[in-house]
Amino acid sequence: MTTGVSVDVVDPSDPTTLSAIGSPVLERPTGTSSFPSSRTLGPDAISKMMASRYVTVIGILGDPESGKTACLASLYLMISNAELAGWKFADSKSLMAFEDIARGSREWNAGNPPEQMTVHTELSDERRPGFLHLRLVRDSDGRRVDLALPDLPGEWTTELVSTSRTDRFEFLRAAEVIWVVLDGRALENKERRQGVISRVGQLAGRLGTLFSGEIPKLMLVITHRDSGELSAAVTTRLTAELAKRDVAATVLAVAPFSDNDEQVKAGFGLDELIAASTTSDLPAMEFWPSSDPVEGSRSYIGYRRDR
Ligand SMILES: Nc1nc2c(ncn2[C@@H]2O[C@H](COP(=O)(O)OP(=O)(O)OP(=O)(O)O)[C@@H](O)[C@H]2O)c(=O)[nH]1
Ligand SMILES: [Mg+2]
Repeated sequence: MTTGVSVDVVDPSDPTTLSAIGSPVLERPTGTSSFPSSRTLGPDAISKMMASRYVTVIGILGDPESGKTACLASLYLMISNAELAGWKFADSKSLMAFEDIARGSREWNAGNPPEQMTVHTELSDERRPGFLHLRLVRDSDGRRVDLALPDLPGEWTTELVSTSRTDRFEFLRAAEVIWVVLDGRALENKERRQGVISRVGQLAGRLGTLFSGEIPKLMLVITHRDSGELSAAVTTRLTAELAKRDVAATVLAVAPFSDNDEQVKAGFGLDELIAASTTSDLPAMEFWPSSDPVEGSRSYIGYRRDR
């Protein structure tokens, strides 16, 4: 008796049938199948972002262990906890990267102090900077600010000073502000002080060459404010060292983390640092200028006449 149902009989000796065994049943969809990465952004991603909106690029220099990553991690923790005075969080295209650098301090928040809040920065591609992105809204006027902040290893700065290696710093040309991060404890230490100060001078010299004299706004960001206040004499010596090379800088004390929370809270000075880094000197622009016709003027005819 026949059932009317035809059954494909697989011929095991046919090589085409055999090769199909174990292969995917469905074809892989074309197009992006995953969410965009939210790790650090490459310079190309930042340029793309800059093409569509105004982005404030901040150059962050400083020797190893000076506190560069700590400033970024603390900034993220402050803004994500709505504790950065004068600013609110709007967006970040590099949340995972912020989470990575802030992880150490999260453990500390849970009552388990780690040896180090942040770890030494290493880049996956040692020639290309990795940027963190943060979009903030200023309370005073609702202005949105997009910040591109590179987290670089201290060796980049060490090599810039010692061997004048500038190839990796091309991106600095787009920077509006440069932070030079210095360990406040080294500045307060009598033996180490002079060394740090003269290196800041050398760094300014390198930047002068890189920018052919037109250095962007320079800020000396002095970390470890929780270990004590920077003496006025040190600030004076720092600015005097820079003045030798015709460079001016703003000095700002911060404490991204604090071993002395009673006196100086973790995150000290970061609101001021962001405020000082985002005051653009650009004149306020009229977004939609009025084009009402002026009584008596015959603009259109006037326009045709001179063609
Ligand atoms: N108590 C305290 N600790 C700080 C402060 N600033 C930085 N640190 C700690 O100092 C150590 C070094 O800071 P990092 O931010 O990792 O240094 P870095 O400049 O990024 O160093 P590299 O990545 O090696 O170039 C970390 O353990 C930080 O938590 C501060 O103001 N106060
Ligand atoms: Mg670092």
